[in-house]
Amino acid sequence: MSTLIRSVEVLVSSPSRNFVTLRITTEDGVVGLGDATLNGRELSVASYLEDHVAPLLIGRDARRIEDTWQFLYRSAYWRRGPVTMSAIAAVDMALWDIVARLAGMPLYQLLGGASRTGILCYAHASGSDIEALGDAIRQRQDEGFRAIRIQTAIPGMGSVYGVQKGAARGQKYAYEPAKRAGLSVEEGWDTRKYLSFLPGVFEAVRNEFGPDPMLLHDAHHRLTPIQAARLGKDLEPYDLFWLEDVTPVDNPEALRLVRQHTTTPLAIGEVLNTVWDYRTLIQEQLIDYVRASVTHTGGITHLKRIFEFAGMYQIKSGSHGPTDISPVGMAAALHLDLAIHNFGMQEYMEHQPVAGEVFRTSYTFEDGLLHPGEAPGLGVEYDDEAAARFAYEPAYLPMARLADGTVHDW
Ligand code: GCO
Ligand code: MG
Repeated sequence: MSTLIRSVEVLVSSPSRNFVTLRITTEDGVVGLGDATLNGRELSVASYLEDHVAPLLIGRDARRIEDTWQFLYRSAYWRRGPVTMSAIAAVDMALWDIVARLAGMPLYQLLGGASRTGILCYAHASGSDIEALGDAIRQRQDEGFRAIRIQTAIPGMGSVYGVQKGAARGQKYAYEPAKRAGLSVEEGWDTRKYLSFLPGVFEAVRNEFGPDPMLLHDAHHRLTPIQAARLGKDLEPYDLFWLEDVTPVDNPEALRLVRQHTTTPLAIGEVLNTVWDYRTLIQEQLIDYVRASVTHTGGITHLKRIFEFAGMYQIKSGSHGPTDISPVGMAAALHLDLAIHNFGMQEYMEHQPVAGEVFRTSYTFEDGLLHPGEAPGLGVEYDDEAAARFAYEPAYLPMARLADGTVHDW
C-alpha cells in the first residue's frame, strides 16, 4: 500500500458560481477533495495552491495530516490571512477525505463519532417588503426549516445586503451576492433608516409566526459599536437565535461595549481565519457563536481547534455555510458539526441545482436537520466532464456607499 501523494490538481469550475476545488491523489489512486473557494478572489488561492503548495506535497504521506498542516502554516513564514488559510484548508480537507476513505468510514467517525442525530440548520428568507418576507418564511417552514435568517429591503434604500432586488415571491435560489456581470456593483446604505425599520420587521414576523421559529439576522458589518448595541437592545423582545456581524470584527474589543448593553446573542467571525483572531472574542466571552467557515480557517484540523477553544467558554459553533462554500466545504462542515460537542447551528444556503452536476454529494436534509451521510470520506465526488461545461467567470461582491458617496463596509 502506498499513501504517498502522487498528484495535486487545482480545479476551477463555475456551475452557477465559481468554486476552487483541490484534488489530491495517492500513489494507490485514493482521491481526496478540498474546498479553496474565496469569493471574488478565487484565482489568488488557485495560484497559491498550484504554484506554491502543490510542489511541496508530492511524495508526502497523505496520512500525516497534522504534520502537513503545521508544515504549511509555519514554513510559509508569512502567516494567516484568507488566501493562505483557504489554501491550507483545502489541503487539510483533502487529506482527511483520503484518510477516511482509507478507513472506509464517513469522516465524522474519525472525528470522534456522532454527538447528535442531525444538524440543526437555518435557511435564508428575504423579501422586498414585510409581506414578501412573510411568504418566504412560510415557504421555508413548508420545506421543514425550524430556523430562518430574515432580511428585508429598507424603505428609501436601493439594494440591500441579503435581499435580491425585485426577486419574485418564493424564489428559493434568488440571492447570490457575487455578480458575474461587470465589476463590483454599488449599493447604497443608510444606518438610521435601517435601525429605525428593522425592529418593526421582527415585530411583524413574531406577530404572524409566533414564538416558535428560531429567527436570525445578519447586520453584515455595517454598524458602529454603539449602533450595534442599540440594535441588539431593540431586538431583545423578539428573541433572536443570533444577531450576526453587528460591527466589523477588525476591532474585537468593540464587542465589549455591545455586550454591556444587550442580551441578544451575538455571532461573529466569518471573515476571520485563525484561532488567534478569535482570542479576545472567546476568552472575554464577547460572542455566543463562532461563525467561522471550514474553508477559510485552515480546514477541519484548525476549525476543530477553534470550536474546542470556544467550548471552554460555553460558546458554540455557528458554521458559515453560504453558497460560496462549495459542496465539498459544506460536507466538511457537516462532518465536524456532527462530531463536536459544542455545536450550535449550521447555515445552509442551498447551491443552485446545476452545482449538483459537478459535485455529487451524500448529505441529506430532512425535517429541519442536515446529515453528512454514510459514504466513506467527505462523501463528495467531482465530475470532471460536467465541470468542463462550466468555465470560470470573473465575479465580484458588491460595495456599499453612503448617500454622500462615502465608501461604507459591505
Ligand atoms: C452569510 C454571509 C455571506 C457573505 C458571503 C461573502 O452570513 O452567509 O454574510 O452571505 O456575504 O459569504 O462572500
Ligand atoms: Mg454573514
